[in-house]
Amino acid sequence: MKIYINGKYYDENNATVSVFDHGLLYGDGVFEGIRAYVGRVFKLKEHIERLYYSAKAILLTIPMTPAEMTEAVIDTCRQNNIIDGYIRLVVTRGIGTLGLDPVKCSKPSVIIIADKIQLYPQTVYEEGMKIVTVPTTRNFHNSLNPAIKSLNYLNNILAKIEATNAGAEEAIMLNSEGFVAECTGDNIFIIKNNDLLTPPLYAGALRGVTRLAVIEVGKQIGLNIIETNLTRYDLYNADESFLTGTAAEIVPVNAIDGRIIGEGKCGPITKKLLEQFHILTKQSGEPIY
Ligand code: PXG
Repeated sequence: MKIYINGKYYDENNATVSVFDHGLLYGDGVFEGIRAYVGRVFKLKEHIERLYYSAKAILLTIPMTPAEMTEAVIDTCRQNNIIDGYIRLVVTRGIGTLGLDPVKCSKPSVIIIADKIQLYPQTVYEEGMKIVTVPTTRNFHNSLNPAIKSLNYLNNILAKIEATNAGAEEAIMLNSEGFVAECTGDNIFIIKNNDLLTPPLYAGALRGVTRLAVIEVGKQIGLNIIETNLTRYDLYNADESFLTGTAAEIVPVNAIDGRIIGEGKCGPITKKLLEQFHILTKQSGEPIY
């Protein structure tokens, strides 16, 4: 594997960052997880845009233009002969002193890894996933806004640990008001009658690229899209529920806090959305070659 670091390619064993990089010392940086399907990078523009928004929010100036970043991602895919794959794009604050002041960091580091994708087992897409709400509250927007895809994922990791300890596969995180925010690395949706509902971004959800793609696909198949605050009660009484994320795509949920959702397997509308989503992944994207 060839890994891009600040404009140069390194093989896996030599692809290293300094122990003084504030990405490591403080989780000071931003990232993206992107997918390639059949030789094209899916929703690359949207991911690059979100990366620059995250960077702006933490006052980090990425030392290249979005166009240059786009080209670097495509080139890293070429160097690694990617047809289908997973791309991790990381921008750290760079090397600084042991103090946390980012002003002392000279230059942000840009890292691009293009690897194979670890797919979820097919049974998950048919049977669904069991998920639970967890005690750890999603970051309050005035502390660390969940819209920022930062390198500081401890809030999500604590929630993931709680889900695992409860014997569940994923955690639903509530915000400080008790409304549903999102899962640890995925957005959440429910279906009730002909409505497709998902928490609004201000409830503490990341502006998920898959979330938006699913909203578009949902409109196409005639669903009524509603972004609104959801409580646990709303989840428990949903007809169907699923999670969306770049890695997961659309994963059905079969139980929430022990309440069976719908038939306890992938529901018919979720199945239809997944089919339409798959068409979108195969018919769009930035060509690599
Ligand atoms: N919420 C959070 C907190 C995320 O990190 C999503 C939603 C979904 O967004 P996209 O744009 O991917 O539809 C994410 C992104 C993993 C993993 O290994 C997942 C993400 C990031 C890093 C790792 O599951 N998901």
